[in-house]
Amino acid sequence: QSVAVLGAPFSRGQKRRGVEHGPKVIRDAGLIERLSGLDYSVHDFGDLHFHHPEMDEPYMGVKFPRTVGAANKMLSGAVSRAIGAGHTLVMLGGDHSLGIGSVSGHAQQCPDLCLIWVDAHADVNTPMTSPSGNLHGQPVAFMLKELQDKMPDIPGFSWTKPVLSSRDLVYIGLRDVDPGEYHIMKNLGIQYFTMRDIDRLGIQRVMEVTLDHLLARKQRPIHLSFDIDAFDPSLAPATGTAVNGGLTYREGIYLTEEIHNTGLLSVMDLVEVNPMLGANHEAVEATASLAVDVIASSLGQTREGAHASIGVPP
Ligand code: DIR
Ligand code: MN
Ligand code: MN
Ligand code: MN
Repeated sequence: QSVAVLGAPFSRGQKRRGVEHGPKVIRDAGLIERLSGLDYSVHDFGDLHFHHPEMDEPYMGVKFPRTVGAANKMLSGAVSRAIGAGHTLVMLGGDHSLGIGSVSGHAQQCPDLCLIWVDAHADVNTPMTSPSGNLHGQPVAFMLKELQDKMPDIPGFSWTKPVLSSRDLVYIGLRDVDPGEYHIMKNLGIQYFTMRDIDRLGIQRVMEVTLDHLLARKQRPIHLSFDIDAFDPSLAPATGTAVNGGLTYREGIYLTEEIHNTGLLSVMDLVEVNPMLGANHEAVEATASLAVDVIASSLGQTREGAHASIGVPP
């Protein structure tokens, strides 16, 4: 089993500088060592090198469309090659607009993938519904087949095509959903679990229903797109759009343990860690260290101790 790690130092999907340093602080928090300590051979593919055109005027209110489109096209190719080579991939963002390229590259190799989007936000605004024009609030809209008649031709995105149906997606952790997004989720019948649902049902039942919804008909590769702002800001302060009342540490770890236990995780994104937004060094390190914990747990680190591959002592 081999894991590839790919950094995507990119921030033009939103307006706060600093999230492009996410890959560096997550690596500095010991990611590669932690994954090597599980039973993987770890291939660090380094960071992508993005080009930023000088002129990139907004289009229908959408900010930096060509920059975001080109970065995602590059990411999509890199993800597709890594999956084609047989790796499980961890993509380190960067902002969540990178979900477009990551899911699209994954789908090139695994057209039957399903998507678990763990986030305080639904990220399903279209350019028409977006209150901000920021593309990190819109990636899911590019993926959904059911929304394509609502998507204008945005410069930089001619290479994209929708790869998901609304029944192939589950949200977990929502607590800041825009009116247009709520309308889309309801209209398309998307399965979602808000923080209120987690309060009512418990994370165990939420994961049971999530995995049943996506996998009951057939086993298929899982794409986990994890926005660090799904966690409570007390745990993950160094992020651009923190919202109170998020996942506890134990809910986040249980969620990722359950995904690992399916044996179907194929690509994981860990996005929106912004080291320029922590109040101090400790806040940044806590956020990066939480990101490493969540990635390790998704890839099989357990709370019950020795992993099977360590072997049985004589
Ligand atoms: C808001 C904020 N829904 C928007 N979105 C995100 O700008 O579309 N914040 N993703 O992280
Ligand atoms: Mn997000
Ligand atoms: Mn978010
Ligand atoms: Mn395992």
